[in-house]
This record gives sequence, structure tokens and C-alpha cells, in this order.
Amino acid sequence: MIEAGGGSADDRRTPGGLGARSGPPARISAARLVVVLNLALLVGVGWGYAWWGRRADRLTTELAETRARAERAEREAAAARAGGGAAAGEQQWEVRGVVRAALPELSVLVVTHEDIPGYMPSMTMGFRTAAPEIHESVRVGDAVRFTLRGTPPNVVITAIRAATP
Ligand SMILES: [Cu+2]
Repeated sequence: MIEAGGGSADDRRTPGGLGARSGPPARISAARLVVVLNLALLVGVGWGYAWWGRRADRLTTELAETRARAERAEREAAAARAGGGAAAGEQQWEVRGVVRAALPELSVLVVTHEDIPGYMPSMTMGFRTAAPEIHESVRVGDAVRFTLRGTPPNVVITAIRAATP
């Protein structure tokens, strides 16, 4: 009975508070909008963070690879510097050939050379020269014998002289 009475009292109050009731739904939807916006923001920030994280990871990987490459190149350069006299794997050949062109400004001598045992067959190619004097002692067309030294493919002509016919 009391419950029924309370119920009817509520029913009676409801129509009266209709004007007041139109307020709360608006406030709820505003609150819901704030929640949705916050969620969207959160998702956006989360996605952005994930994207940034992936990008950062990739950059870190690339940086590590670049650093590894640089270190390897540095090690090789150090090994080459250390091996000025006799690096591991350094070889020397006495080669016969004919001078085809001289490019002293590039420290290159183009020669047609005979077989270089264990390195390469006969061909015409450019070799780097170890010193400028090497260019002074020969002319284009000269039949020569030259000393080739280095670790393939880093070889240079270290000496050259006219071939005795
Ligand atoms: Cu060759």
C-alpha cells in the first residue's frame, strides 16, 4: 500500500518535472560526448604513439645498421692502413705488358697485360700507380714489365721498367 502510494507519488511528480527532466538527458549526452571525445583522443594518441613507436623502432634499426656498416668500414680502413707493408693476403706479381694510356693526374696507367697467375687473364685495363715517378719512366706504346702489389682488387703498380726485348 505504501509502496503503491509512493509509486503514484512518483508518477505524479514525473509529469511535473518534465521540464527539469529535459535537462538531464542533455547533460548525459554532453557527458557521453565528452567520454566519446576522450576515447577518440585516447585512441588517436594511442595509435599515434604506436605509429611513432614503430617509426622510432625502424629508425633505431636503421641507425644500428648504419653504425655497424660504418664500424666495418672503419675496421677495414684500419686494416688497410696497418697493412701498408705486408697485409694479410697481400700478393705481388711481376707482369709483362704494353702501356696504352697514362693518366698521371689520376695516378692511373692503362696497360694491356699478360696473364696474372691466380688473379686474372690477359686484358687491357687501368691500374693505379703507387708513385708519380712511375709515370715519368714510361711512355704510351712502351713494352714494359711492372710490379703489381696488393690484396685484390686493391692492387697498385709499385714499379715499372721497359721490357728487354
Ligand atoms: Cu686485368
